Amino acid sequence: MAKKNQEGGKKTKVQSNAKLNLLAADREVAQDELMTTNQGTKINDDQNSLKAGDRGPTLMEDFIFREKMTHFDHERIPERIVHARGAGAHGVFRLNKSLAKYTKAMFLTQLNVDVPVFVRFSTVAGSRGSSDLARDVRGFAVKFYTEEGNFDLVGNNMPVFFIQDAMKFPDLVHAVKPEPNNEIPQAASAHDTFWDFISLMPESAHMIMWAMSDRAIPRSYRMMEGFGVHTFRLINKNGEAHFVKFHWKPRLGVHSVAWDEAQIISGKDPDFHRRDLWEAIENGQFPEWDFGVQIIPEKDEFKFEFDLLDPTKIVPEETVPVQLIGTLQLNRNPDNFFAETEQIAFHVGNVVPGIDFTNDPLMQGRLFSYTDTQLIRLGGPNFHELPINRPVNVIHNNQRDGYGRQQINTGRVSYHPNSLGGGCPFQAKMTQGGFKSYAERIDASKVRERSKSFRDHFSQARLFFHSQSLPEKNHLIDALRFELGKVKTVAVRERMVNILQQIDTDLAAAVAVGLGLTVPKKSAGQLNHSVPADADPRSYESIQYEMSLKTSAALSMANTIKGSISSRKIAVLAADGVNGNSLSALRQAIRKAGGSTVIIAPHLGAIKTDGGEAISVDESFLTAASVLYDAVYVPGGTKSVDALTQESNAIHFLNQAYKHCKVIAAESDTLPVLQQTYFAEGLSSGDKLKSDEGVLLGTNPSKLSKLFIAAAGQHRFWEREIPRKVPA
Ligand code: HDD
Repeated sequence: MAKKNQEGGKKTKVQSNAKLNLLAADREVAQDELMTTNQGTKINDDQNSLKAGDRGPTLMEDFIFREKMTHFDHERIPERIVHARGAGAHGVFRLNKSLAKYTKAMFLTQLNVDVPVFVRFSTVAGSRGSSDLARDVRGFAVKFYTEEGNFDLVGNNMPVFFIQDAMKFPDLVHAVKPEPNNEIPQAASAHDTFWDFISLMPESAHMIMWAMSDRAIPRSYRMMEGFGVHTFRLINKNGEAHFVKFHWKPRLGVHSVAWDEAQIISGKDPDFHRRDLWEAIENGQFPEWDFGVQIIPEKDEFKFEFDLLDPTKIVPEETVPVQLIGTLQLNRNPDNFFAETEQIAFHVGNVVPGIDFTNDPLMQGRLFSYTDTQLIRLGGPNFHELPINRPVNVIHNNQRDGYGRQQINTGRVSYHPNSLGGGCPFQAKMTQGGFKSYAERIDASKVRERSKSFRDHFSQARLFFHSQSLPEKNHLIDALRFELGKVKTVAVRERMVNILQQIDTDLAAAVAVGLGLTVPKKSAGQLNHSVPADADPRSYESIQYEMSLKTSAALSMANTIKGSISSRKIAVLAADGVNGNSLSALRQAIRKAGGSTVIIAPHLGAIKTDGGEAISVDESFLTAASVLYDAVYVPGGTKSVDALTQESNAIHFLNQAYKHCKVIAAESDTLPVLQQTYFAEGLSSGDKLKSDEGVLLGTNPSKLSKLFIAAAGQHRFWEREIPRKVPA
């Protein structure tokens, strides 16, 4: 079906409206309908159970009550063992550069086709009801509903993983989950069992650098990168293979909050990321990512200083550039969280012709685990029939029956080969799009071994640490001090310092100081600590490389996209008597720049400007908190300034925004308010704030609002923390 693309005027092939509007047939929209039981009997009274007399016992025969209660009693399904807490949205993927040279997958070769997708973001360790702002890896799972079947890219916001072999996954997850005796702590890695395991797993060193960096506390799902992590294969029409790494690059840049802020948000709004995604889509500010690939010819497999099959390694972007080939846009919120976000079932093994696996031992194990987990979580083998999991192309095979079967297969033939059914369904030849696995040659002995090429655990951890800006390094050190500070077993802390020492001596020393430990001398390639008696010593001796690449700009968020306040939330602190002219000019300027303003005042309802205009208040100082906003503006107005000076929560708001390195702008007549803060204490009129370019004081409101918008586009002024004078 062809449709005119209204923006570009180009012809855009759309898979079909019904397909783009996934689930359309399954959506129930109640419109003047009468209430019925699940059997279709109309219900006359949904308020009272059937009783023997109005004060008598409830009767067993009340089938309406029993049906309602039974359904309710069975409403919960097991939450995901990992990634239980998440939020999702519908959208489209559109290719703008064909990869036909490398793959036959239609969705990677056909330009300007809108492929429907559903994306689910998640944290890993916490339960379904835990906070969005836990320090954790974020899941970034994308289901592409392509014409050739579903392709799931089940990735994370970090490009590497903790372990190299799926055999260790249950151990990793047991270690990070709440400790089993008392189920403490929830959604946190800062406890003994996690670090005990990590301190005995040198292969996790690189991932630990990522997990302790600010990547683990994103500002928004919309501001995260995504990675397929493993090396996959692309297969073209001639059957030739290339290795590939998949990337998602957010158009809004990669941004994070401060750790102190994350912890406060967890209390003030544990749904912060979920709400942010929902609101952005409702407001029409559709989140977008570029889709990128790093392509490596098969002949180059052994050209790198690391093994392409090792999931604890990246392929640096300086070594193999990321080619941007398409865009992902999320543009529709789910209608029903359970039916869509909860019941979606991803699987690394959902691939289409043109994409294939590699022998990465983590990936190989995942190929088993995902179907297995859906069987228990979704209660049987027919979870692919749930509307959110159905492919958009029609499926035919001889699978039958099982719990919750939806499809009504007709006829008596459910086997192949058959003659009674005319041979249907037929096997698809390759020319008809049949999937044929890449015929990788394997000639090997059956062994429980890990390749020696997987034994360099520290060089990329070092590359990551050395690529960070100074504030990022400080945050990483603070995170390690925090996490290990919560570990009660001193031997575990000591082992971790030993691991860190293999990465970077200054890093180890800085963490050790915070833990009151001394750093032992480094011995090349050998960890200084004792290992479990039954351990395989090969896991503890690392082949130490010095990567030829010393730093990689792509690894630091300091180099991300900045300059826009699009979809950012700006807090405006005001009270009765606020300067109406400057407030309305500010709001207009922020709206024009794509941001939104939230008026925060001593009380809800409305405030009156100095000109008498009523302005409705969005939040009071009690319902709002500085951590929920990106930047703060204080407009002038004598009476408003007087009121804010008396409002200790307003002063706290500004102090906290300063501590979290946010942009603060205040009109010059608000000086009495600023004088109450710790960062502008003692300031007198005419003084310039000696702080940084993120704190602005101005006499000319229109000039000030311009400077404010430009500064807020920088996101944060992390350098503010460097003198380490910002109180904890
Ligand atoms: Fe996994 C869920 C990502 C390793 C086993 N995983 C899950 C989700 C994401 C990832 C994003 C949530 C999907 C959703 O939103 O429903 N997992 C990863 C990445 C890994 C990884 C990027 C390493 C590169 N996972 C991994 C291993 C195993 C699993 C090694 C087991 C061998 N993962 C699971 C699982 C989950 C899961 C237990 C839980 C719920 C689900 O699958 O559907 O099967």
